[in-house]
Amino acid sequence: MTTARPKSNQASVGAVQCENTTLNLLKVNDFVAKAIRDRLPDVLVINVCSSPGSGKTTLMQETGKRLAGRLNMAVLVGDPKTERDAIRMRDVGINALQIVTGGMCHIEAQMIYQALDHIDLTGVDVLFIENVGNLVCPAAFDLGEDLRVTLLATTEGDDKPKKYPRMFLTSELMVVSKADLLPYVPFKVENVIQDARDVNPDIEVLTISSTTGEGLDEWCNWLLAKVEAKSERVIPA
Ligand SMILES: Nc1nc2c(ncn2[C@@H]2O[C@H](COP(=O)(O)OP(=O)(O)OP(=O)(O)O)[C@@H](O)[C@H]2O)c(=O)[nH]1
Ligand SMILES: [Mg+2]
Repeated sequence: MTTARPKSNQASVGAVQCENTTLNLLKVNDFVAKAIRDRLPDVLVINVCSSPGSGKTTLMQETGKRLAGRLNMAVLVGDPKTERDAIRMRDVGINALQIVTGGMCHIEAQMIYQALDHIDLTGVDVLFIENVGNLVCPAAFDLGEDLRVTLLATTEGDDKPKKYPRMFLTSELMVVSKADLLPYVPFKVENVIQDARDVNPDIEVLTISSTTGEGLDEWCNWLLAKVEAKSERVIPA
């Protein structure tokens, strides 16, 4: 009698030899991510990552308020449970759809691909994906985004880029958030920038506070420039 092996760990035989590693999961994810890019040629897609509570939803809310009438944005937001973040964003007029991951610690490309059937992106300039709060697992999953933005709050400690390097290596922009709390926490912005650039020399950096508004003009200008670059049009002031 043969013992059944899990199919996920089964070596292939025949002409097409697949690698027998868990990386196959990520290869499938990459395949779906490409399908998302093919499906959204005219929409700038930004994958927003961070630890839990670094201020992703608050930044989405502030962005929606500041750029209302100039930029048409939509948000897909992932959380293990509840619709709370989507409700918060809809409360300020943002077209938002919640993806409930059912406990999973990250969003996978197939979740985004399915969600696209349930959100109207007609006329949308930028689609944000608010990832599950986690600096580890989401780093490995391409969601078909054009750009990855990682928030790092001043309350988290300035040692994170070197402890969680893959997230910073794969991000185009690091947003140091909750700058209003800098007087109260042991966090050196220059240290975190140095460590992030040791990991990823090309990473851009912005420092913001959604509470005081510090840095939000710079954030909005960064965003508008990226939308203009993708759409090849100028957004009126
Ligand atoms: N002091 C301060 N608090 C902030 C700032 N931005 C957000 N917060 C607060 O931080 C907490 C978490 O903010 P959220 O926007 O929910 O963070 P999040 O990253 O979306 O959280 P998850 O989706 O659970 O990962 C809330 O109590 C916010 O009011 C900020 O710039 N300064
Ligand atoms: Mg959130």
